[in-house]
Amino acid sequence: MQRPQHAPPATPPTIKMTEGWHCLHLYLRVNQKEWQQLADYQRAEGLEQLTQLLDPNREGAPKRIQTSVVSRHEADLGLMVLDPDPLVINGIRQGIRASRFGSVLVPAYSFVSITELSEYVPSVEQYAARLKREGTDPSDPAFQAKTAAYEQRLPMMNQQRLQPDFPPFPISCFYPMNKIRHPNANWYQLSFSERADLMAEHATSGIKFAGRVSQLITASTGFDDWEWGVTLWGRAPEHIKEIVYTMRFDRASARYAEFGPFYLSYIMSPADALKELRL
Ligand code: 76R
Repeated sequence: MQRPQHAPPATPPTIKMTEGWHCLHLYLRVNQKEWQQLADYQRAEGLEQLTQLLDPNREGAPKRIQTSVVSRHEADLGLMVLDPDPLVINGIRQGIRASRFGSVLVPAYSFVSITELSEYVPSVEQYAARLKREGTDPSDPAFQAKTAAYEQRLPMMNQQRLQPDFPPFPISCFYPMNKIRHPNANWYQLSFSERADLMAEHATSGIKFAGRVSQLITASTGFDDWEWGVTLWGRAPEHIKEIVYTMRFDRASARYAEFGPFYLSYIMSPADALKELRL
């Protein structure tokens, strides 16, 4: 018998992501009083436990884990963790809490999201249609070359969005954002084609930062208080300031975006980060 149209797909219930990954940004503060109360052997044990827990190469480590040292005073240590299984990610949070440093490293901020393919990333056909709209003739060799290059790039771009690798850049900037729903500027009342145009303009302005800034947009509607998490990695600090400033002028940001707190941090190995924290 055929299943009725409204029946949910026949996949087994699961908390794991199938294509994309769960993502946690976790920021922790050092409680100096608690640390002072630890004996030397306890401090050594805590260090050992944390270095091991945060090691991206240990057995059972999350698919991705990045350690950084945070600039603003609210936090000292920054962690970005991704895995298909949310309990593997939770293992990091609980592992810290249950370690010798459980009351030393206190959570100061966290952000929960998932990786996804954006609805605004054009398919090869949509990309070709846009080139045509913008005046490139389909018989022009440039049209064929651009379309072929996009077709080749797209699978890699999708892979990077769903199962991202960390770029080899030393600075990370994280902030949450919403698209606003004000009576005079309501993103959610625009048509899809209006939103797609605004996002295309946004992407064009972002691409100018290729090689200097790398970005990952994770989705958090239903998962956290904001709708997206923006993670930027910079080759040098000024590029972070420049991209965020520049994009404020994109209509998609100028008119429709609002932002939460910014966490700028410097990427280090777990051992170096703990050393920087004087633990
Ligand atoms: O992913 C892609 O490369 C395709 C084009 C693209 C999409 C769909 C893109 C490109 N973004 C997309 C989606 Mn983005 N992005 C932000 C911010 O600070 C601000 O003003 C806004 C925060 C930055 C800095 C940034 C950078 N982008 C999105 C979405 C999801 C919208 C949705 O799905 O409804 C958000 C919230 C968002 C926000 N974006 C780029 C960049 C950069 C640098 C690029 C070019 C990437 C590249 O191709 O190299």
